[in-house]
Order: sequence, then C-alpha cells, then structure tokens
Amino acid sequence: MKAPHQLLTHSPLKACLIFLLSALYMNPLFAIPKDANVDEAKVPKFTLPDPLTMTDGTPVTSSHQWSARRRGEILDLFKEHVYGRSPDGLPAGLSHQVTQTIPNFLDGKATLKEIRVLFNGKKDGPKMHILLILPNHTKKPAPAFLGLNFSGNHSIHPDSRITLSKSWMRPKKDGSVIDHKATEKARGASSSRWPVETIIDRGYALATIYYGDIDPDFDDDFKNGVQPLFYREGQKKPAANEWGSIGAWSWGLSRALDYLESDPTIDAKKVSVLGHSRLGKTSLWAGAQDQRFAIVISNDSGCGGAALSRRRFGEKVKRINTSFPHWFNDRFNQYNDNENALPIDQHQLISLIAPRPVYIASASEDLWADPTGEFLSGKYAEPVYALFGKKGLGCDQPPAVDHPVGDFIRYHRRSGKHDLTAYDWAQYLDFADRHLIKNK
Ligand code: GTR
Repeated sequence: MKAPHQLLTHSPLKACLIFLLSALYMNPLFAIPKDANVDEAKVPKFTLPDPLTMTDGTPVTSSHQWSARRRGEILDLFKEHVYGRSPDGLPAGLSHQVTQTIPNFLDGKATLKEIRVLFNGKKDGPKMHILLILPNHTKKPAPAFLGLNFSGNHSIHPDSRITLSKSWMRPKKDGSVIDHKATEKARGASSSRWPVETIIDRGYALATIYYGDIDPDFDDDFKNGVQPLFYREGQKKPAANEWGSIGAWSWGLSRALDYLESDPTIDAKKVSVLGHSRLGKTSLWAGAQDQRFAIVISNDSGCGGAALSRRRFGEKVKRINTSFPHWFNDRFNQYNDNENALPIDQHQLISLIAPRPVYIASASEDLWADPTGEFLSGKYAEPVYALFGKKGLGCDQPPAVDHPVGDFIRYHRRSGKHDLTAYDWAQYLDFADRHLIKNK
C-alpha cells in the first residue's frame, strides 16, 4: 500500500478518501460502521484462556511459578501472534545528546530539556526527540510520566521555544499540518491532553515524544522508522512474527526510559508509562515487555489494547487489521473473524503487568473501544495480581461513570468521548501519588 501522501498526489478522489479516513480515525464514535456490534445482548459466548494454567496444563499456584515460567510463556504468545517480536539488542551507535535546556519554562516553575536520540548514531538516520519538563520546586530526582504524543512535541504546549517537529505528520485540515509538515499553528494544539502545569505542580516530570519519530504511522511496508535498522542481510520487511508499528513505538518508549535512567534529575524507578488510544495499546505493550516501568496507564486503548478481542464489540480484530495493516504483526491476521482461535486474550496482556499497578480507563461514549471489554480485561487479570497478594478492581460489574474503582488494577469510565482529559489525568496523578510517593 502507498503512503497517504503518495495517494494524495495521484487523484482528487483518493485525496478526499484519505482526508475522510483520517477524520474517521480521529473520531471513532462517528466511525462506528453499521456492521459493528455495540449491543451487549449480541456479544457472543466465549471462553477465555486461563492466565493461571500453563500451556502443558499445569496449574500456576505461586507468584514464583508465575514469574519463573508462566509470565514468559504468555509474553511469548503475544510476541508470536499479536504485536510481533522486537529485537533484543540495541542498534550499533545509538546515542543521545541534550540539544536545548530552558531553566525558566512555565514562568520559572519548570526546566525544559530536549534530547535527541540518534538510533544508529547518524544525524541523517532515524531519530527521536524527547521533550522533558522537570519541576523546579522539588529537591529530589523527580518521578515522571512518559507518553508518546500524536502531533509533535510542540503540540503539547504553546511555548514557542519548544522545537517544531520536522517529522512526517498525518494530514490535517486546520492548517496545523501542510504537506505533511507541522506549521506554527500546531503549537499547543493538543494542550488539553497534556496538563503540563498541573503535572509539574504535583512534583512530576513529563517526558514525551512524537510517535512518528519512531515509526511514521502509515503502511509503507516498513521502509522507514526503526525496523530497517535491524534487518538481517537480504531482509526487506519484518517476518510474519516480527514487530509492527505498535512494537516499534513500544521499543521507542523503552529507549526513552534508557535515557531517563541516565538523567540524574529523574527517579527512573518511578516512571509511569501512559498512552491514549493506539498509543494506549502501545503503553500496555511497552509495560508488558519492560518491567522497569513502575506504572502502566491505558487511556481508551480499545481493540488490541485493553479490550477483550473475543467479545467482538465495537472495533474487531479484522477491522483493525484492515484499517491499520502495519500496527500488529502479520500473524495477527489469522485471527480476523477468528478470535476464539487466539491462544491469548487481552486480559493476559494486563496480567503481564502484575504485580505493578495498572490503570485502565474508558470513556462512556467510546463504544468503539468497548468500555466493558476494557473493564473485563482488568477483572480477569485479578487472579494473577492475587498471587502477589495485590488487590485488583474489587467489583464484578463496571462502575458508574466517573467513579473510579480498584487498587493495583484501577479502572474508570469517564463520562464523554474518546479523549485524554483533565479528569483522566487527575486520576492518574492520584494513582501515581498513592503507589509511588510514600506518605500519601
Ligand atoms: C481508531 C482505531 C482505534 C484507535 C484510534 C486512535 O481509528 O480504530 O483502534 O486506536 O483510532 O488511535 O485514535
């Protein structure tokens, strides 16, 4: 398939189609196709794979057995069948440089740093730009939130000192992206999703990266992004069981955590990884693979994220593989309209985060992402948390809107649409305070 910008140059009809599709991607409610089920009564009967039974049938009865054997087994199944295998080692030459430091950001409340990570050490090779904002009022290394953003680091806050991204961007009709490049108009365009000042006031640092730096979000058969850095001789694209874009974005989050571990202003043992929507799928997969993340937060992650695939509610496996053929590995296509054949389901993705705290959030109008299916993933991960003596959601039914529930597995269904809002952040900050900051 060609990249959207290549199609755009070909015919006005195709251009209209791409704009329409892009608009739909950003508005899943509007996008719910007629054949998608959003009726609870029509959810098929299904049996979920048991996180606490080994593939050979042995029951898992202790946290030791879980950590030593079962966890790896489940992780492997997700690699093989869903997200693909990410490379183990780092590309030769990977390096980082601090490119800008502004000590008086937010009227002196914060220090802003920009860090460039050259994935193969070459300036003209693939690279990502970390925007790090640190509180000035705290004395100790700061706990942090780390999340990818959709529209460039410059979109999270209007301050013109933040470097405008030069990376490829999805088309936007409002003038904030022209010819696939961000314009000045894009500054602060996503600020409602990033309450920077509140995060800083609460004593946390915020690290964010434009997700397209790691792998541009269109299907080009993996010619750009980080995947080619790892091709074996003669290899042209990832094999059927190797990583897609979600795998690559997650890998990028781990590389950002590598940097944070090297920065003395950060308490790298207290980093919460967070993401919205496709980037919520990504934060879950990053947190499942990389146990250095202290807390994992999934905001409206839906199909391929927190929602159970077997419910076939809202977005289904076939639909996501068709709309976004580059997100998962090729093997995941085997489960199009064939979810019961999956050797895992998404509650086991949540279980891979145990015993670390995990927050799953839904929005009441976001039926495309299946709020109930997102809740149930948390519910069915509880037995794994229980092995560690950790309490999960503590209830069997989804709670009322705007009533968060749970302890080490926490869940809320915010009233409103598919979005990342101040309400969501208020819950995540309290959650991080409770689990990461003593005496709170
Ligand atoms: C939708 C997609 C969802 C979700 C969303 C987003 O179009 O169907 O799975 O990831 O995009 O990331 O905005």
